[in-house]
Amino acid sequence: DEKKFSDKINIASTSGSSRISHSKEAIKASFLDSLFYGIGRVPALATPNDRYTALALTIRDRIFQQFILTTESISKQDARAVAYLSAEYLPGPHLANNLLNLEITAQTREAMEELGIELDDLIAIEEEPGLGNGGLGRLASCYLDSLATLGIPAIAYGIRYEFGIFDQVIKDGWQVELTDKWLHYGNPWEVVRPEIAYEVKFGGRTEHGADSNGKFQVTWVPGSEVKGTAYDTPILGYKGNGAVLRLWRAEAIESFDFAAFNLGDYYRAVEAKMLSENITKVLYPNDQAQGGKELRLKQQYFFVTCSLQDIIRLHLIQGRNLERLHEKFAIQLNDTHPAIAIAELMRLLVDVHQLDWAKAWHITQNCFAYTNHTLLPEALEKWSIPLFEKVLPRHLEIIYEINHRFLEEIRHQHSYNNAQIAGMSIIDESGERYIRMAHLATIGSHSVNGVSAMHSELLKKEVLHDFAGLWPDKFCNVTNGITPRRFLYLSNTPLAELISSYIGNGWITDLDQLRKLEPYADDVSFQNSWMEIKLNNKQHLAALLQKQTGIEIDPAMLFDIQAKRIHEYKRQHLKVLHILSVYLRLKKGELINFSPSAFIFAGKAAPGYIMAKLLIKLINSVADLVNQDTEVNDKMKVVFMPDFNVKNAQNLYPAADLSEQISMAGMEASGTGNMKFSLNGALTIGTLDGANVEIRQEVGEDNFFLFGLSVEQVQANKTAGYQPYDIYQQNQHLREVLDFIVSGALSQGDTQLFRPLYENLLYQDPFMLLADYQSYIDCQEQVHELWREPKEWARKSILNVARMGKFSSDRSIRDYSDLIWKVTPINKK
Ligand code: OAK
Repeated sequence: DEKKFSDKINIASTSGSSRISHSKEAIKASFLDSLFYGIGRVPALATPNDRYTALALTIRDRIFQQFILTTESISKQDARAVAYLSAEYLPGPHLANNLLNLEITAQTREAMEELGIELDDLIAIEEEPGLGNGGLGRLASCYLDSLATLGIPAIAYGIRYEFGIFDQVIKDGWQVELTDKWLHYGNPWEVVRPEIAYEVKFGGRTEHGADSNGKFQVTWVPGSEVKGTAYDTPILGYKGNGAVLRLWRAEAIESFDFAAFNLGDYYRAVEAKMLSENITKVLYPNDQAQGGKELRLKQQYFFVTCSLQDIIRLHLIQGRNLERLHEKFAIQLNDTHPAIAIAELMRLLVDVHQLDWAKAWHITQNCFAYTNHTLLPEALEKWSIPLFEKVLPRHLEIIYEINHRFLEEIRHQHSYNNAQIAGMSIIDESGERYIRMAHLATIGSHSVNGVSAMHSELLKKEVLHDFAGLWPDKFCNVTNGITPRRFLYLSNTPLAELISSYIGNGWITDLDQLRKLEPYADDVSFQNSWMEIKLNNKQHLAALLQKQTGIEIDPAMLFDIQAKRIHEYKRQHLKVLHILSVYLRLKKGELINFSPSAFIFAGKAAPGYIMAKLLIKLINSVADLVNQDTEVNDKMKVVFMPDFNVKNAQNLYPAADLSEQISMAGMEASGTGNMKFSLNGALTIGTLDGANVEIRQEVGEDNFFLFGLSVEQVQANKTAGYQPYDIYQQNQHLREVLDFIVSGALSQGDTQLFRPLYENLLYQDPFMLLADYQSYIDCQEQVHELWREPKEWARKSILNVARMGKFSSDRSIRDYSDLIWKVTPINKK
């Protein structure tokens, strides 16, 4: 029967069907079908969410059609594929992006119009999957977009968190976290695959001994087991190919524990189910700091073993030999969150598939590559041995074995001494014993990369110094990139269309073509159109901010924006010092030339990060003071946009005049917001940190506002014994600004509220705000000088965009493909 079915239904006949065509009429018909047959509604009774869902299903059908074609060519060509392992993804809303990639926005808009529906209303309804914290998760989604667009066979594996990153609201100036309900109204973009499910063991013990054939064998007798089920979201590339985002959800092996059930212990029977599902319940909301939580380790192992079991299944169903796994799969570790994969693949190959250790190690090392995304010490993952042993007893043995063999090698073949060996060991034995996941990832991979030129250098110089000495060829750099589809074409369509009308639309998949804009940088009529679009975008943002916060800002003001996670190293408080400095000088009647500015912030703070939450309160307190002070508020406004996520971000980047990238040099691995702002025509004020260095190189020194200490100067300052208090004493204006924070003027007379922040800056200042303060203030003066020359500003804005080609995620993915994965696009073979 099955044979008959597959003979009858083939792709050609599906794609030939009139319903699946891309015409307006077909979209309309499919929409009504989806509404009626998919969700059982007639148009008259459909809610807005019904209409959104019906349209999403209509579009999903068309994506699947593309997909089946891609999948066919992959299997025909027996191509090497990429498996991207990441604990976080931030895809952003799907609907508008999928319409753009299918190139059917116009006819869909018309089809909806004819039904009396506004397409933008449906787009606005969509809740984005907030399955990540920030840069690392969004990068994974940009990379998936580029993998799909370039036609590189790829599966991205992750966790289907039921509750993603919290929704942020601001109450009385403070951040309040609300649970994220992205699945509340269902998720039309995903398809559950109940038959793609794997068992996952935890805890228990191991047994070592001979099997029935006398072969030495280790058996893991688990303490508990759960099942991981695949949920697939098709990710469409621009104009064609696709990739899949496969997220795992934890479920109980049996819905009921029958033993307990039969004893009449109904509660215990259901409890087991509940506990199993806990594993994928919620995303940890910490950006770059982890607490050694047992559930977090379980999440990591859970999604890693499901993904590896799936990779092995895909390999074996093609009739291939397991010993050639590394020839068919390149597995990328997005930071160390999935690094347990190295021990797990060894376990699967040795314990389950009975390969010998050496063969298994060869396969493992040749499969994996590791990307590091931070140098922050508190973000380098380590697991205490007792905790690790409790959850993954067999993996601890495997890690000991990997470590033993590695240490033997460096001791005997490379004559390393004991101190070096202790420093490189996977086990940190300097106090309580820990497993260093970055060491495991480095030893078990054939490639280690950082995410900007500077970060990759610092990685070799500091965190992984001895490994870089041992294996210089293992280390490389792949500078981050962003997708120009979502972050220019989709979020700033008027600018994209203006660009295309001058240079054609080749830039959408070949961002270097933006260079063709350079000749128009001085063209007055082009400049005017350019700045008119910016003004419209600012009007749009101003309206949104007014709706969200009640604060009114004049679109003619200079929009100066800092949008990113709140973290001391990113120095949102340096921006606050500048704002207060402007405020105090305006109050004194100084700064007569100051151009009216709107200072806009956005970003979430980790719920347990007290200082970051105090920073949000400080920003909002400054906003309250400034916005209500009629002496200054026609010259300056301060706004904190709540709930920074991909959807809100898409409204910020197109409206920015000035992009704040002001981290202390050496702290920001790359940054990607810096690229998004610049690609939308903002000028950057920034330090020589992360990818800022390369952005400045590309756009030209004259088109970038540089300030602050270099990494070398930061280090020299530290060595010399940095004394922020001296700077406080020497700089009278800075002293006034800092003292103002604890004067009570920002806090209804409360002089204690911001004291922790103030004292931290005066006596510790780990991120050297005080050292960079004057340089930052002076640099802002230059910004304002240029703002007074609108033509010059426009020219530099155009040149910024024209020179952003390097920062396309297509370029990053090509770098990964050539340097690390050795994969080629399917259709170009
Ligand atoms: C999050 C958790 C652990 C380790 C790193 C991160 C993270 O988000 N790092 C960020 O990654 C981005 C993508 O590479 C970079 O652009 C940011 O600079 C970096 O902080």
